Amino acid sequence: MLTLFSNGFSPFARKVAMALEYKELVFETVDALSHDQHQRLLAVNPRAEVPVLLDDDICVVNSSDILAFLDQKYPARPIYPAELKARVEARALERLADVRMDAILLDCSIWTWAERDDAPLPGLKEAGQKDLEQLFARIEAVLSNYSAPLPFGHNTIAEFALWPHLAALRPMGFVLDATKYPRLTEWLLAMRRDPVFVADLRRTADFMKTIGTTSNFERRKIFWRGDRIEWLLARGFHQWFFDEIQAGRVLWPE
Ligand SMILES: N[C@@H](CCC(=O)N[C@@H](CS)C(=O)NCC(=O)O)C(=O)O
Repeated sequence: MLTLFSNGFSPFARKVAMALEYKELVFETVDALSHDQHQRLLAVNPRAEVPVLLDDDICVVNSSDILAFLDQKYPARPIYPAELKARVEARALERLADVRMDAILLDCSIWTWAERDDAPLPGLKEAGQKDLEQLFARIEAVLSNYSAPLPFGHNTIAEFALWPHLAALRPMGFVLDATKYPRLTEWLLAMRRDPVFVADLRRTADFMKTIGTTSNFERRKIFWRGDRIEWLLARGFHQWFFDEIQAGRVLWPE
């Protein structure tokens, strides 16, 4: 029996749900960031973060560990490339999505979902676009060594990790210039056509409609952790962040 502690808004939980679906595994979902499930989440992850996967008596925390576990326990429809160099490069792309892209997009998205009465931080989005360009260029360079449109020939950890972020670019007002990054654009278009990714987009859109009405996760205080703080501080937004701490609007992992 597989249970995914999830949240409709979390790119990491979406990444795991898509991998489970791609592998055609049956699983049940717990909306674990809703206030009424908090104690249940703490029991499986003291940091109170999603995603967490329970597979009978095995509990796996952290999206990349969950994907690695899934490929070991359920090797049919693999999500790691077979060849060693490609495995390393797919893992590097997954890490780039999880660590760098997530930090930029989450920090810039705050004003779209949190309960706030201030305007978006001046200069934040511009800093985001500038740093995203570097990431796009890095991905484009990796893709030039592989054939199109799916570099590894099938969906992998790289697609599942990147998709929630790449799909958010346009709605958030960021630009992915197809003339500068043709291979990345083509890759994204291939993901857009895939039923697993289409289903994710539909689920996410449905969840977004519940924000502020039926969904019940913390929106006044923001949960902060490493990479997301690092990006803010590295781009000079430290004063805003310290003001947030002083105003009591910050939640920390335990
Ligand atoms: N490194 C973790 C990151 C997970 C993470 O950041 N989860 C966020 C949601 S995207 C979370 O659960 N935050 C707790 C909260 O918002 O209350 C992973 O890859 O699973």
